[in-house]
Amino acid sequence: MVGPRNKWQIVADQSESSSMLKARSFRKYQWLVALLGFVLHSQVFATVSQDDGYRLWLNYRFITNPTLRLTYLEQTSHIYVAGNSATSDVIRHELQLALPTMLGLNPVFVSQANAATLVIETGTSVISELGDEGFHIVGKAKSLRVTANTQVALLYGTFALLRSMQTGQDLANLDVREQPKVQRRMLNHWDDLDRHTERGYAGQSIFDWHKLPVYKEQRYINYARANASIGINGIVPNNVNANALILTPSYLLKVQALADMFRPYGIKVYLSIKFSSPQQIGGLTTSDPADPQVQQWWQDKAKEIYQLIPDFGGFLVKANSEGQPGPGDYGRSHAMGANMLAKALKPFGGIVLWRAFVYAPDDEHERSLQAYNEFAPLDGQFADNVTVQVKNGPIDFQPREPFSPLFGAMPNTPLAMEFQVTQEYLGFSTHLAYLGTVFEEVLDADTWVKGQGSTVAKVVDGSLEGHDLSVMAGVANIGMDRNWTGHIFAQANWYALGRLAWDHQLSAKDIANEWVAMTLSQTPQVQQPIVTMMMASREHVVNYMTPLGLHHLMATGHHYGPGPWVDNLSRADWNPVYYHRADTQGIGIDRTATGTNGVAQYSAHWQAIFADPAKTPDELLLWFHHLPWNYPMRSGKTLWLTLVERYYAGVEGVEQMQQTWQRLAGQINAGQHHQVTMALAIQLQEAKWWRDACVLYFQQFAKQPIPEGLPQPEHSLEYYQRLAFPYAPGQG
Ligand code: BDP
Repeated sequence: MVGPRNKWQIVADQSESSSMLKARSFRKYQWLVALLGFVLHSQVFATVSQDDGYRLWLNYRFITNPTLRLTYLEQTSHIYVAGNSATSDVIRHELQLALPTMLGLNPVFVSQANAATLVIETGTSVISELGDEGFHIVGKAKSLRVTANTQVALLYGTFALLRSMQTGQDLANLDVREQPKVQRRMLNHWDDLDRHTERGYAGQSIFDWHKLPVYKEQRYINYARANASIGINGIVPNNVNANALILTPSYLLKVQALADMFRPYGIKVYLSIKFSSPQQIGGLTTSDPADPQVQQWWQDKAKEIYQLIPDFGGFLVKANSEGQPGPGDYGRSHAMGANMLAKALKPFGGIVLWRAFVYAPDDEHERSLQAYNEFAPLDGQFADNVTVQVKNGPIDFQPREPFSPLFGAMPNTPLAMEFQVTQEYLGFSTHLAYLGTVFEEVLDADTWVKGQGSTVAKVVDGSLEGHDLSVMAGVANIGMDRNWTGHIFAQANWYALGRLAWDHQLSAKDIANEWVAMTLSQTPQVQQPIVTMMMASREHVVNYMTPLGLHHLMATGHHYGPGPWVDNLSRADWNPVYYHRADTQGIGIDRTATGTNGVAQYSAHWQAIFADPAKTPDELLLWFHHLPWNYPMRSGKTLWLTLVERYYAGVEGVEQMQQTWQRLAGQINAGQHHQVTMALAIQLQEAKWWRDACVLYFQQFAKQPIPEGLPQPEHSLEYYQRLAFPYAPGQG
């Protein structure tokens, strides 16, 4: 057999006899090691200077601190990786890739644990507290040991070890046990079968369905490596607005090829399905979940899938939402539809991820109420292999929303978290917006449904109600762009999603620190301003787009740029005017008892706060209240003035980011630096566009001036209203 495993085997065999000798003489030749390191560093640096972002946070920069490097060198000079599986090959391969570039010397792979300094092996007996995915790392002055119960967990441990080196941790005194808090940590791709990506801003889809199953791009492997390095263990490669073709035999072979490539990395494949598949590809006359033939069709389909992909994850379903078919077409509930699919998957261990993102065209209720209204009454009716997947907020991935009131409202149903990593509403792939802070804000939000401390994170990880099934998913921001995500900093959002799904107790700031150290710079003086910039970045976007709880002001269809004036769409709740309700009296939507009564969907604790403008946090003020333009804010300033100031502060924030970034020129790889510089220039232009268009628009109603001293808008409101972008990317 030709393959990497043989190659490593050869390395180990050749080196075996002299390995102990080498270990002994290692210290003696430290100076040589350091010199070699320097030479290699220069070579590596020559390559790194071309850094275009392709290697993500796995670029394994040379470790410049000589003390750390020498310690790591000693600890990893002789490596034993137990096992003979595809995953143990992956572990060896990753170490082979990482260590020479980071440390300047090739490690020696040995075939016996007692000849190694770094030992990676499954324990002789099961270490129960580590489960299937947890690992234990012990570091001493001259040795390292990674233990776990499974090979995939060893891979996670290996990546954790490499991350510790990339972030310059002291490994000589280490005893770390980690286990993921959420069981299924997923990416949902909204990729179509023709490589278009809905809400994708990083080029074509990475899934080349036309060439699969035969043509297996290296990119798939690098994608799997990146995901495994942050603990992502499930992917849905196709759009929730699904194409029924995905379940036809020829496409299932393509899915099988992906699943086979991803399996060694611990990644399971799931599929988005079209509820009307029995009719569209099965030749049936109905897709009614109560019809025995329909039920049989799904059971047969599940069997067919599992014959090809024994560890297939399950189905993700968007039903009766935005024109998608579903059980409602036959007068059946979401629970009936979900349970029919769950029954088909159950014998094979698969699950159903049933999305709660529904709002019906004929529902009279205000849009933010609808997911709750539809799903909360179904609590307790779902099969045990169903999870209801809920978007983080009650509407739709806006720059800021309160947490969805469904979290906490369905105690008998496992609820999956759906975040949007792709920046549909936060500036596509040209705006720097670190979403770690968004994820953290939502996960840390306290629902108060079972008293203080009933956080959204505890609902999602299942601990609040004792559910085993737990899921955190992010709508992917990945495409064929050389840097994967269209913006170097958008990589951090992919990274943060994985890290927080693994451990929601990590702070967004620590994650940003890690990512910067691994991706951009090892120097604390460089890291610090970048992290500060990242931590503030999302708030800038909120400020120049939708401050003070405003939402859904984006232009029609593509959602690119401002469109607060849009009032001509067929459904009332597609129009921005429906959400901001600005008139000469004031601005904001009244979601208290005198209005749509959205507050009633929250626990008593939050009702008392959200029902009262004086208690509602400024950040959510206009989400819950319609207030007069001269409403006095806590600061003593009027609402109008505060709104204007926020819009201007957003633009100033981008200017500050630009200045910070400029100061770092020469201290960050030129390739990376240049990309971000260009993106920041676009962001600044667009932030001003957002600010000026929105302030001019709202000014018509407020009838108050933009305070003196602030730059006046460059163009008239009519100018902004006339702008059209028929080819803006990512449209649905
Ligand atoms: C909206 C997107 C649309 C998606 C939908 C969904 O604009 O493209 O299909 O969410 O989540 O935000 O299903």
